[in-house]
Amino acid sequence: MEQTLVLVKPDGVQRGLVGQIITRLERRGLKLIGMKFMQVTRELAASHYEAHVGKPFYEGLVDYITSSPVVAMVWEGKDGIQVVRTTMGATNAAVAAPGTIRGDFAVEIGRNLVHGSDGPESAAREIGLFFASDELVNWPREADRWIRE
Ligand code: IDP
Ligand code: MG
Repeated sequence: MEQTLVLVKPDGVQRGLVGQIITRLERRGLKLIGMKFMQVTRELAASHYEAHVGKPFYEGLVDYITSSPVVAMVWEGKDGIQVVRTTMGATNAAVAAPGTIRGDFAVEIGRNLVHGSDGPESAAREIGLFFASDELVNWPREADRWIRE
């Protein structure tokens, strides 16, 4: 099973889209194993977005993610990283497919509502930044046999 970090970014919280974003991930069949409502500090933002240091949008990105609270979550599932990313849609919301979170609720790259880890290594690193291991819950879900063969 893969675990992945998902953030509802400040625009998602401010716009009242937390519930709809969680609903889409639940409905897809992913399993929630950790969740917190929190303010991202500039220090945490710098660690989380270290791969983007030096890019033209970096300072604006740190301002954005620290501007207001976020909902941080860990979701689990087979191919969970890819399943989350296809549910989120393309980074640039202007071209994200309808039916995706970004394609249905957002219009530009700088206000694209959600974060999802992009690979197993970044997922492990990002989960470690946002959650202590005892904040993740290992629980059996009865519906699993109706979601996967
Ligand atoms: P991802 O969130 O789809 O994985 P990344 O390329 O990892 O996309 O970029 C991280 C975040 O940085 C994006 O979600 C978006 O918020 C922001 N970002 C990326 N490129 C741009 C840009 O060209 N202008 C403004 N913000 C950007
Ligand atoms: Mg990314």
